[in-house]
Amino acid sequence: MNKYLENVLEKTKNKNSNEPEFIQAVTEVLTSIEPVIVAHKEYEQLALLERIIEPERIITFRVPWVDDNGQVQVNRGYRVQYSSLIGPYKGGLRFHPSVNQSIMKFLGFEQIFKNALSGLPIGGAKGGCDFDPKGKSDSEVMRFCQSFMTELYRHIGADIDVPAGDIGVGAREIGYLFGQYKRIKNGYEGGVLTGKAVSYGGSLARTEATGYGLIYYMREMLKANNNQSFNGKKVTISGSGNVAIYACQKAQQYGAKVIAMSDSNGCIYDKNGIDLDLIKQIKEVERGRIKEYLREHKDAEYIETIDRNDAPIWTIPTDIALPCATQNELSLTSATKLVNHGVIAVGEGANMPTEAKAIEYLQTNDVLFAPAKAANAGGVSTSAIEMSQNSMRYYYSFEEVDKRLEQIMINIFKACEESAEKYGCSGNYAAGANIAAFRKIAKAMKAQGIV
Ligand code: NDP
Ligand code: 2IT
Repeated sequence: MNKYLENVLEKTKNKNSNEPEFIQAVTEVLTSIEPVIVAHKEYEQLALLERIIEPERIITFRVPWVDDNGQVQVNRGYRVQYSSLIGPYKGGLRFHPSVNQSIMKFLGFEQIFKNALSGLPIGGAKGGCDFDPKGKSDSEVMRFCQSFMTELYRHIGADIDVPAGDIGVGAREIGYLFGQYKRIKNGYEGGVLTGKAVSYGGSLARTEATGYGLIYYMREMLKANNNQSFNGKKVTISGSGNVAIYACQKAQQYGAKVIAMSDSNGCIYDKNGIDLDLIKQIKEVERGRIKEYLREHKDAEYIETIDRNDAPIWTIPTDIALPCATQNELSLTSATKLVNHGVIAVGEGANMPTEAKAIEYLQTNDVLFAPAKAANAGGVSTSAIEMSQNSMRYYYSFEEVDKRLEQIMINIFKACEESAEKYGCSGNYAAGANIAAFRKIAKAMKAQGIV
């Protein structure tokens, strides 16, 4: 490996030794941009990599709230304002008990590259809290969101930092967060948050965008490789949240047979094809567990997750696997099983869902691999379209937004494909995505001086 890259990687590991997910994300990028670093000797003197890796600002804060029993609870909130190079800090908020600084930083770091790939003027950020929305009443979630925003509001703004949803943060949470922001600021600033409901300034198609975008990207990748398509293919999709549901919807529209979905407890396997209306009823309306699918489909199978390193959904034979739940949910063990069963493509709807060794294994076994930074960029891209509608005080139709989203995903796939080819790793879209994004970021950094 190039000496400069090696030194930076070593320093990053030493400085952040207690942040494994962050180190994983940085390592993945650094090991794939070597040809660009070699071609630009000046980057070392400019400490370009060191500056990209160090967040501009990390904010952590106390979030006290009162539960339904009158008990005071305290959580830890975060906002990592990673890079404002290309636009206002931009990225989602995650509410999940596993949230910690390592996870916030890995997500924020990847967001810089993803947002650069989108071609839109947005910087990189991530935030969230170790709050667990599961089993909480609506009023508990509201009080929590109000407390979270009572601190966060001073750090965000339509031209400063624009949060959105992620795991555990959907339309309900964005609504409570927006209401509190508006109350504190005494003014309607629509562009301060995205993922708003359409009734008060949200964008049509934002709900569908990440899942649809993933399928548009996969469609392009399949087409570019022996003119393949979704039609008639078996698809398995982990998770059953926002990304998974709309990936399923679009894949079904393209004639695929989605045979399995999951949640953190287990997966359902329905040979006849997933009944997506029922999944939506269970997950979006009842906020229930996926196991309840069996109440209407007695012939479907439920397999409980016992070992996360060998998640049952990846043991089911499939043509296309779409991890759409969480980080490191597709292990080397799982990748081996997918390959043994003849998988042709894996597409990351979630952020960093595939372990590093699993990616390598898939690629060396000629499985087409669509990396998260590129494949799930449709969500944040549509957030940027929401921001521009808010600035114009205007609404595009669903078809207009969907058309823009589709074109963005086509452009992102082309950028990954061309960069991979140009830098000698043809067909490696993960490397292509990192290179294309890095080149854009590096150019902007050079132009803006030492900041
Ligand atoms: P949701 O909260 O809507 O859904 C998350 C889903 O993943 C749920 O089904 C959840 O199951 C499952 N899940 C979460 N943690 C685990 C785990 N440890 N093991 C197994 N399953 C798990 O989130 P989203 O759909 O919005 O996000 C999913 C992924 O996509 C995340 O990685 C997110 O960062 C990424 N992403 C999201 C975007 C968006 O626009 N929303 C954009 C780009 C990426 P359970 O209910 O049991 O917890
Ligand atoms: O990971 C992601 O790209 C998101 N959660 C969406 C971020 C956004 O600002 O829409």
